[in-house]
Amino acid sequence: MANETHVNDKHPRAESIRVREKITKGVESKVVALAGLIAHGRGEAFDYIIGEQTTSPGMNAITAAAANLLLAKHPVLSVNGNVAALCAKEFVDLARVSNAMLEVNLFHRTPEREYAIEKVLKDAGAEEVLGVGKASTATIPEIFSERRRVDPEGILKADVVFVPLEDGDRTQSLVKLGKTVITVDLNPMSRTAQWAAITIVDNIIRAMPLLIKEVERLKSLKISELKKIKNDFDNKKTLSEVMLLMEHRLHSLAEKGVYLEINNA
Ligand code: PTJ
Repeated sequence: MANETHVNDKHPRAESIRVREKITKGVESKVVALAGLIAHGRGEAFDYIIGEQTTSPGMNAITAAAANLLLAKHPVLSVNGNVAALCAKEFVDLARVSNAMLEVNLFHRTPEREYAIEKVLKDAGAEEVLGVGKASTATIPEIFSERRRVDPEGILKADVVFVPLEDGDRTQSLVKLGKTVITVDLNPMSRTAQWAAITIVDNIIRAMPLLIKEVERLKSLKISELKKIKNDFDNKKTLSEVMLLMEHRLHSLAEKGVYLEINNA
């Protein structure tokens, strides 16, 4: 597997191609499932629509997520293949600043992938990684994929679970079990986005550094202030705001009839 990138810095979409390379290399090293390629492409399409930048409703959700993580008694960050390939270091940092545990939880579960993802996290500085191998002895009801297997020390007893780039079934089941689910999903219409208590509609690559900073910033607040942020957040309203923002943006682009200023380039 080549480590070098073939992307020329002058390419207008160099950053986007570099991110794609992380995902395709992740497939080669078994970290990313084949379906992860499709998930990434779908995310890219929605990212175009929000203008490839963090929006104001996205930032509000990040603040609410940070407050919920700080208020949690037993927060767990769930890591899948795409997450490990794109932002392992940021997950390790978020776990540290929010006192959360890291758990590998896969839709397309194979022992090979579990250990490959554990290695990526450990290489990024993680001391403990739950959910790997025989550790996943507990079962979440109503999930009909390998995602139902969880670590009794992690997701099973968590009160707040951070599950970005997630499929809908598990989010729904975790919510039904009474857990506060926080997600990152560029598609505000996905079942996960709709079911979660807090949906950050943003690219996980932009959202993670902001979330880490927000946890650090909110740490100095009183519990009552954190609870106010938590209680004031309305996920349905925030998702509506994002969808309206998408509509307005498409509308104004359609009026101009262009996305890129090609003639002025
Ligand atoms: O590693 P595994 O086996 O656990 O499998 C992981 C995937 C991602 C393949 C699995 O969870 C899956 O199939 O997920 P879905 O149902 O495709 O949902 C992924 C969601 O994440 C979609 O709504 C995408 O729009 C969104 N998404 C993809 N890339 C990003 C993203 N959202 C934010 N940032 C991204 N970079």
